[in-house]
Amino acid sequence: MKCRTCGQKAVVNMRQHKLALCKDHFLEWLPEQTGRFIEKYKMFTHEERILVAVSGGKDSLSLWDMLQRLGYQADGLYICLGIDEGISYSSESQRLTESFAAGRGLKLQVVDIQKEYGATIPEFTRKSHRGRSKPCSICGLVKRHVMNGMARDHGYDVLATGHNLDDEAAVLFGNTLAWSGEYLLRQAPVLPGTPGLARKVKPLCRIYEREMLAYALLRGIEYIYEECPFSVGSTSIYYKQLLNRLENDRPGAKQSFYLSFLEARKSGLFAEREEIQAKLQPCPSCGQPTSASGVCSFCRMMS
Ligand code: Q46
Ligand code: ZN
Ligand code: ZN
Repeated sequence: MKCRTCGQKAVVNMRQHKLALCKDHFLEWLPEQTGRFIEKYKMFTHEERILVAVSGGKDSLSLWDMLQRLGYQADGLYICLGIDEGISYSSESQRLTESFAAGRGLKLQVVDIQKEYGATIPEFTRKSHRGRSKPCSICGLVKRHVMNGMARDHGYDVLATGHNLDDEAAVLFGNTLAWSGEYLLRQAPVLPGTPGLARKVKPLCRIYEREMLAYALLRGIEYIYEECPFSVGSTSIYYKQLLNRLENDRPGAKQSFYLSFLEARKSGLFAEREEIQAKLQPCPSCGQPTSASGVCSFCRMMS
């Protein structure tokens, strides 16, 4: 297999794009693609300040790397969740994130949940009545609250996360199986900001996980190979496996599933729902917008 650009030996073959590239051309091509999607979906401009949520994994670190190479002003945000589970998951991912930032002279904001709120995510889960077995719902709630608060308090224009096409397709698959209108409505490459709520963007939403993996490896980015121990056996991993089987038989299926959804959305499939969507108001306790009538779900959990 030869590189389409230079004819040298290709190292990445992307059947979904009918494209094979050598290392150098792949490392140029992927950030260019990402840049194209950033512009296509009007995620942010070179003048805006971006806060990238980094977990120490391949996607978020590679995203940060690409944004820097594309000339965007992007700082990182690492949230230490205090997850150990015998593999020092949080401390190891924090170490890799800090060394990534230091090695490139990038600014990293760190929020330690235990120091900030007095307990780690697994401890919160044990104390709380929610999330009886897995801490994921509490973890998600805390991460959203912290990301949004940091963006607001430090004057960032936009919050970027490293969700790739496989993540988005798996979420879409789950939401479609359940026909969760509310969730489908909120799934988009860009969620516009509202007063008190930062704009949220997913610059990798059109990039396959395989491509992100190849990028991290070929760029020599040191990332944490382990997934969060609590993700084992999750339905989203199961959906990813199902979609991979589909993709294997029909290259491009994952992409077309996600793209068709975006098209349907654009042509007004959810227009009615958008109108009846609940209005957000500021939480009386923390000030972040919420659809709840009293305090937001984060503040409710904390109390
Ligand atoms: S939610 Fe659950 Fe993730 Fe939090 S506890 Fe781990 S798997 S990190 S995306
Ligand atoms: Zn080449
Ligand atoms: Zn609140």
